[in-house]
This record gives sequence, structure tokens and C-alpha cells, in this order.
Amino acid sequence: MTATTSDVKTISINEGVAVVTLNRPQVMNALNIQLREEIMQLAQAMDADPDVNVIIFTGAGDKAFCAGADLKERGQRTTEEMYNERRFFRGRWVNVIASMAKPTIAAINGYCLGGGLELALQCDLRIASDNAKFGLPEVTLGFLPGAGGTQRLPRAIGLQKAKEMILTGKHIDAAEAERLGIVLRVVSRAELMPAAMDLARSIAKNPRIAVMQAKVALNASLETMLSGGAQAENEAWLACLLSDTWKAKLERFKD
Ligand code: CO8
Repeated sequence: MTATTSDVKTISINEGVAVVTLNRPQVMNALNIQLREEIMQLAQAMDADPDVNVIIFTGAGDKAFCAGADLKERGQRTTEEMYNERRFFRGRWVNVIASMAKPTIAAINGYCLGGGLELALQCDLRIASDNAKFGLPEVTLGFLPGAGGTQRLPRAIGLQKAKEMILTGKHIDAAEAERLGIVLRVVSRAELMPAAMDLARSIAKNPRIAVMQAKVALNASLETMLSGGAQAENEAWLACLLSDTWKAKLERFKD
């Protein structure tokens, strides 16, 4: 895959790092159906692309990473359309980025709300700029977070804090998000992409099979008991032997 643009997103690829930019700044990069469809397609394409080792998701402009579902689009839909969309579409959306084999990073600039925060929570790592604001305001709209938010937020910050955020729908700032562990670190707006790229490159330089298998094992830690997780780790380790990369890496230690 090479650099591409569409009405709703751009993709650039450099040094094994793909940067996917949600590109609807006029509506705070809100997720309409087209953008969600394109993200679902690119997730598969990125995993299959030999030139890509790490994927960064970010938002165009200075105001928002993503302000969640496109409420202008949703407001025009019937209850039947909403039901069908949820029944047949959401099943894939809720795990689309989380189930990518390659590591993903959210570089969060500005508002990160609702489906935008749920998208970020699907990423493996999150860095924010100091103007970022986070929230899951779905209950204030008569719904609940339905793209993994009620499951991933408690795992990230604990049940009580997640309940506070979800039941009140309140926004929190970047410093609070860092303190809670929603983001790894906070940097200035100017430093956001350089910091995300540094993190991505420091992963991308490692053997791809090792990184991907480590991700498999790490994810298993949240899905299983310790004994099952250790088993998953073992299987992930064994899969590294399907490549001779380890031999090449140990070459310099030979007598
Ligand atoms: N969808 C569509 N357009 C949006 C969205 C959105 N989520 N957020 C902002 N916009 C638009 C605004 O309408 C405005 O457009 P226009 O210039 O045409 O009026 C433009 O972006 C700029 O926004 P504001 O003027 O409001 O900018 P502010 O800096 O004053 O405020 C906020 C920024 C705080 C982000 C504010 O725009 C806001 O609260 N937006 C809505 C955030 C939100 O609630 N998102 C949805 C979360 S819930 C979710 O993602 C799951 C779906 C929930 C189910 C709903 C079923 C109906």
C-alpha cells in the first residue's frame, strides 16, 4: 500500500510507520459511515502490507482527534436503520483496530470523545497533546458507549473511575487522562507527532514476528487466567521459530 487520500482520511507511510489521519476537521473528525468503512478496510490492508510495521492513528487539525460518532448523520437515521447498523456492522467495528496483528498508536490531539475515545482505546498505545480532552458522553445522549468503551475503559483505569466517566459523561483533561493511565504520556501539540513517530520507530525497528507475537501474548493476559495466559505466551514464543530472524539476531554472539 502506498500513501493514499480519500474524502475522509489520509495515509502516509515512512520507515515502516503508517500514519492514518482522520480527515474531517470541519466536524471534529467525527466518524461517519464512510470513515468507519474505510478504517475497517485499511486495518486489513495494513496488516497485510509488508512495508508497514506500526500504525499511528491521529486527527486532522488542532481541535480534535475525533469527537465520536457523526451526530449529524445519525440524527437523520430511522430507528430501524440504527438497529440494523448495530446488529450487522458494530460487531466488526468494536474490535477492528484491537484485532490488528501489528501494533497501533493513537496520537490524540484535542477532543477525544465517545466513539473517538473507543477507537483510541482499541489502540495498543496512546499519546496525547496537552490540549486533549477525553470523555464518553453517550449516556447524555440516551445511549451507552457501544464500541467497546464499557469494557476497555475499566480495564485501562479500573471499574470505579470508568463508572464515574461513563455514568456522568464528563470530560477530563490530558493531565487527568495521564494520571488515570488512559494515555502513556502527554506532550505539547508540536511534539505530538514527533513523539508518536519516535515511539513507533522504536517498535518498528524490532523484528516484526517478535513484536506481533509479543502483542498476541500480551493481549492474552487480559483474556485468560494466568495458566492459560502462560500457555498462550508459550504458543506465541514457539511461533517465532517459524522465522529464522532470531538466528540472524544471535549471529554476533557466536564465538
Ligand atoms: N458529529 C457531527 N458533527 C460534530 C460532532 C459530531 N460528533 N462534534 C462536533 N461537530 C461539529 C459541530 O456541529 C460544528 O459544526 P457546525 O460548524 O456545522 O455547527 C463543528 O463540528 C465544530 O463544533 P463546535 O462548534 O461544537 O465546537 P466547540 O469547540 O464549541 O465544541 C465539542 C466542541 C465539545 C466537541 C462539541 O462539538 C461537542 O460536544 N460535540 C459532540 C461530541 C459528542 O457528543 N460526540 C458523540 C459521542 S457519542 C458517540 O460517539 C457514540 C454515538 C452515540 C449515539 C448517538 C445516537 C443518536
